[in-house]
Amino acid sequence: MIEMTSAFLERRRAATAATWNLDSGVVLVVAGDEIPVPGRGDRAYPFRAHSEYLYLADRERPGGVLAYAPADGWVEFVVPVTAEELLWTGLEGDHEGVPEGTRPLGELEAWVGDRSVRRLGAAADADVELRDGLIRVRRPKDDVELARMRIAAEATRAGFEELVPLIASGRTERELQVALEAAFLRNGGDFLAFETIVAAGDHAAVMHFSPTARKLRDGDLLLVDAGAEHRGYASDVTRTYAVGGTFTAEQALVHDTVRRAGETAIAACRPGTEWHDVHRAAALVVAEGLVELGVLRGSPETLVESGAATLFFPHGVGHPVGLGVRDTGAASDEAREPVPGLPRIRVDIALQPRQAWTVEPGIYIVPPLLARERGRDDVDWDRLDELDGFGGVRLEQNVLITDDGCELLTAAVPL
Ligand SMILES: [Mn+2]
Repeated sequence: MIEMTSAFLERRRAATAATWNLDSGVVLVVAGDEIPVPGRGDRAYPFRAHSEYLYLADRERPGGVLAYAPADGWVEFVVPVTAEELLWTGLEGDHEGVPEGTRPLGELEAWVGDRSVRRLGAAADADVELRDGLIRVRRPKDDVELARMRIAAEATRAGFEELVPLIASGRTERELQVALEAAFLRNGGDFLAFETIVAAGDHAAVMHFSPTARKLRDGDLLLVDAGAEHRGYASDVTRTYAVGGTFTAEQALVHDTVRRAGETAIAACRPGTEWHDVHRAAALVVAEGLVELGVLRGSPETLVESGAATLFFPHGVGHPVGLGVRDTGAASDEAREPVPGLPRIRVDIALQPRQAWTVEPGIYIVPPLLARERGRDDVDWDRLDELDGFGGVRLEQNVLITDDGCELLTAAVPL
């Protein structure tokens, strides 16, 4: 395990300052504050430091400010720990006051003095240029980040291993969720990377479905999209199972198509490849499978270009993952024209070594989405009616781009 050391933080901070290239002013990178739950007395939502602050300070405490000025370098201001806090929350290893090498938050105002201030982080007036620099610095994951992602992936593997034997008719989505999440936390996870999705039957066609008390039935598809987090770093895995253990012929065809779409997309992941081309590689396999299933008519190329494949694969093939389940977004100069036929792709950039991405093709029968397109002549509507209640299949891996291809970070969770 590669431990966090000051050398890692120094490198991150130096790389960030280099992209900013400022000769004056002060930049404040803020952790953010605890958010109270309205009407619930002293309850607050679990605190998560802003990703940019966590990356540069590696600290989860609310209220902190990391300040940068070209003449002074980086100075960290932290809310001092109080005796009251030690009584109620008993921060492990902590003592009253501030950690060595940091200054109490109360000194920030005087330190900033009369300099002109640019604020970055949770504040609304975030400076686009500063953030763009930080996005580029954060994209290639360093060894500490990768070590944390591997721990998150291992906890996630343990969770899915616990889950699989529990999949049976009569169990509820909720029971499976609880077992999965408990195993994440027993095996190195310290938080959930996002709200667990456990979706059986027609629920599997809802992209972000919250588990319910509904019971699984033999013959249902069961889609599980979940991930553990470790020290802010996420894993994001989706698998789709047959309740009862055996796919119907149609389910098997769709599952196999999605599996091959994922493998084809992963084979395309290497430095220099544009993300929309990874999407297209997956979409062509999806379109071919939809023709075989009998719901689309035409050549895969035409069906991808016309947007017909998007009716059944309505989301992008993946997103940056790492510090949080959605790592950096697009920089302001990375806005791309939408590619005809493809869904909106939020981060559409060329892959580079040490970037981490999810690869998550899917095929879903989504009645409300299809209802809007009723009458299109590249869709066999009678065949679709036979597939009412089918649900959907998604299979999601996380990849790390290497110098000449990619490494699968989530290979230990069986497809
Ligand atoms: Mn996911």
